[in-house]
Amino acid sequence: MPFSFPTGRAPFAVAAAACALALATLAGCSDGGGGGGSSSATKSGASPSAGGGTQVTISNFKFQPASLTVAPGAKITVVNNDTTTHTFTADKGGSFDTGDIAPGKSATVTAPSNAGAFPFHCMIHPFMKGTLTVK
Ligand SMILES: [Cu+2]
Repeated sequence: MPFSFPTGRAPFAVAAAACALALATLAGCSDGGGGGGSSSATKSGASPSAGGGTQVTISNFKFQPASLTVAPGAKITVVNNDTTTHTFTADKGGSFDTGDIAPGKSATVTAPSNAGAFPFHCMIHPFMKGTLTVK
């Protein structure tokens, strides 16, 4: 059974060119165009739950979990899995506030250093509520 390439080397050349183009595009993206957004995403992705880190996910206009307990000063990473912007904001005292988290992005805040219960909400959707317990 003879084995032969159908049309010589043309398909290979096209594939190679496409590959080189893709590589160049990727390199260009990660080097220049990324900016603050991509670097912060990389940073927060590096330590999702290692070292006792806590993660809160926002999905379907809900904090998950809505009630969580962390140690004083713990890092809390808030991941927005919705298609709209949310915040993770302490009800009072400005104890913590992620500011706007764009869809698909995440932000990290530091838990208060004093024990207590810290209700939080989303500034954009006040019906989104939860409680952070520090102890
Ligand atoms: Cu919201």
